[in-house]
Amino acid sequence: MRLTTSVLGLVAAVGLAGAAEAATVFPSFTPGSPVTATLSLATGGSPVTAIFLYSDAADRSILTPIVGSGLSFFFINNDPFATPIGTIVTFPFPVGPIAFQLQNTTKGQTYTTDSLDSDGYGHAVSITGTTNLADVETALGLAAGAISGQSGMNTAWSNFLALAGSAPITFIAWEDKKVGEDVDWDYNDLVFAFFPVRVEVAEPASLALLGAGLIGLGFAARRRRAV
Ligand SMILES: [Ca+2]
Ligand SMILES: [Ca+2]
Repeated sequence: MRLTTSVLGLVAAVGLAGAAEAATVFPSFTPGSPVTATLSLATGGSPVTAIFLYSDAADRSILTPIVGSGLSFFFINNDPFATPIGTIVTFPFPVGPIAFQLQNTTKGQTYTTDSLDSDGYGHAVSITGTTNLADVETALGLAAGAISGQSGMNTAWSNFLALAGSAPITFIAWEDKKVGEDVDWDYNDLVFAFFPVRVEVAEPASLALLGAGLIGLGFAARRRRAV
């Protein structure tokens, strides 16, 4: 009987461990420190579907896909016509390399996912390998529920996951100020997710996530002012 109980306990423990998803943050990132790498994104097909998840920023910024010309924006924050959190958009995208840009219209700066920006740093990080918003909160050093607990997010995220099916999801998180503009390198000024996509990542995942999460928790606890 005791053996049976132990075996069942082991099976349960293995099952729980197997259910946990491993998120990968690229580049490896600590709130308060800039990154010096860029993101390489490619669509596995068309169209791209994206969801607006979070914004902790004082400036107005506009997220736009970079492809051809004449595309309308995906999401805008801090504006009378700001996009509601949880908004889902779908847009045609050619198969192949893609990029996004964040235009901070308050500061007059534009950042892109596929190049280092005018201050020499990367202004976007990606999180892959998970569909759990709690993993994203941890990776960005946000309090539990900061993203998932927003009004309407449960329904919006469920709808987005249903649309994604088995397609891999990529989260992109931005820092919207550059060196010399009170930048805090918190990479949470605008956060969105999209599919389908392939991301080229070249570093161990779990250690980077753990480090970012632990350091981020301490950072978040010390920090009160949103920038
Ligand atoms: Ca910031
Ligand atoms: Ca922020």
